[in-house]
Amino acid sequence: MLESKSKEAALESVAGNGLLHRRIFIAQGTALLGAGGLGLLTPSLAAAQRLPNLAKVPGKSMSGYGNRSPYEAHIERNNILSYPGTTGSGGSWTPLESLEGIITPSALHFERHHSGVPDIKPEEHRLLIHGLVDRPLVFDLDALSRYPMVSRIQFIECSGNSRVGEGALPVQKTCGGLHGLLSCSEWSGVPLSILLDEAGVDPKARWLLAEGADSAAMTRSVPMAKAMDDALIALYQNGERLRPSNGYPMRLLLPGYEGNASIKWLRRIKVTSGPTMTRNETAEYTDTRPDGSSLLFTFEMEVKSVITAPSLGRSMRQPGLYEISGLAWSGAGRISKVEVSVDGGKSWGLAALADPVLSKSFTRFRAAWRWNGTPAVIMSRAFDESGAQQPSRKQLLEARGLKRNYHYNAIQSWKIAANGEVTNVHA
Ligand SMILES: Nc1nc2c(c(=O)[nH]1)N[C@H]1C(S)=C(S)[C@@H](COP(=O)(O)O)O[C@H]1N2
Ligand SMILES: [Mo]
Repeated sequence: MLESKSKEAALESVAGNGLLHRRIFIAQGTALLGAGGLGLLTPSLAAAQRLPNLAKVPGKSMSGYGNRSPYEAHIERNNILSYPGTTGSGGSWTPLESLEGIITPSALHFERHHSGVPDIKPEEHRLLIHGLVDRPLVFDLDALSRYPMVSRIQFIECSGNSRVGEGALPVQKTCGGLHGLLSCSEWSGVPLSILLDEAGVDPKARWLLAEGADSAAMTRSVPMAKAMDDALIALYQNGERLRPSNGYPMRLLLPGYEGNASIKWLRRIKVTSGPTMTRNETAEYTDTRPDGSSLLFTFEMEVKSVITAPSLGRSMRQPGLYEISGLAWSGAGRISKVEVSVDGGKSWGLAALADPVLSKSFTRFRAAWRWNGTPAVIMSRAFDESGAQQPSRKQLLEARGLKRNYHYNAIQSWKIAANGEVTNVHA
């Protein structure tokens, strides 16, 4: 009696076209579905009970530095492109559709370089803090490593991410191909506030300038309030030293800010009274409004979500129960809720948020869907603790005009055809 009641509750629809209540992911909801519940076919029992041949011979030996399974070697960063005439001025995109949880493996973290990856010898690298300070300071890696460190799980998103969504025609790429200038890592390092306190910041100082050691000499202005709040000199990424392509041996990490401001290969911080107005924050990385004027300093990445499964390249099979899974994030703080629609935005149901739900980090969401095998359009929309809501594409384009080139955070839709194939659509 009780059992059948809870089974019924677990399978309760919360929105049109078969979207189920998120409690299926709480308690043992999926167990209530029984065998084959999520559309899986049960493989032969007899075959599974036989001892595999490989279990009768010794396996391979240990290794100094691990490799993934050769059967996973096809999972790679994509869209790898260098501007004509350059070697490393371009980007590579994280294959979001192939990953689970909230951590991006370091080897798959997206890359965006304006002049390639410098080959920095750690013992030669220095970080200079100067400008409006009582005591200019110079740190080598060894000195920095003796400061108290903190670890935080934060996303980095390039402000140009997803901008193909502005185009009149939907681009047919995977989730990572559309949105993969986006990754999330555990970053460990020294809070910038500690170093600034040691240098003694002049009360007149309101900003600082951060400069990279690459030949692009990437420079950005950062408000002092941000520097003193949660800015990090990151030394470690997912437990090991930063990857060269992500800033080895040290980068600035500004949680929630557009990726461009998190200066890699950080070599200099100059404390200033105002913003420096560098090339990368005037000629580039500003948003143009419909009237032709430009916004200065759109630092915070706004609330956004994407569905990673099902998605282009991850087709559906026969009708049945499926998990819709995706990522939500916001530069303003924590994700407060994610809603999913499987009827093209006519009705919405709450998705389950997987622990942990952290500030300025990826949040994994899940929803259960009973697909009846007819064409459907699925989409997700995220909300954050500041009260902000992810806009529809129409709302975003209307509000910002087509001249706007950065910070595209509109809802994206996947169309499921009757044969289960997935395409990108403007819904
Ligand atoms: N020194 C330096 N820092 C840089 C860049 C660069 O080219 N040089 N690119 C910026 C841009 S545009 C982005 S989106 C992020 C990307 O960080 P990632 O390559 O670690 O993903 O680094 C930023 N920091
Ligand atoms: Mo970027």
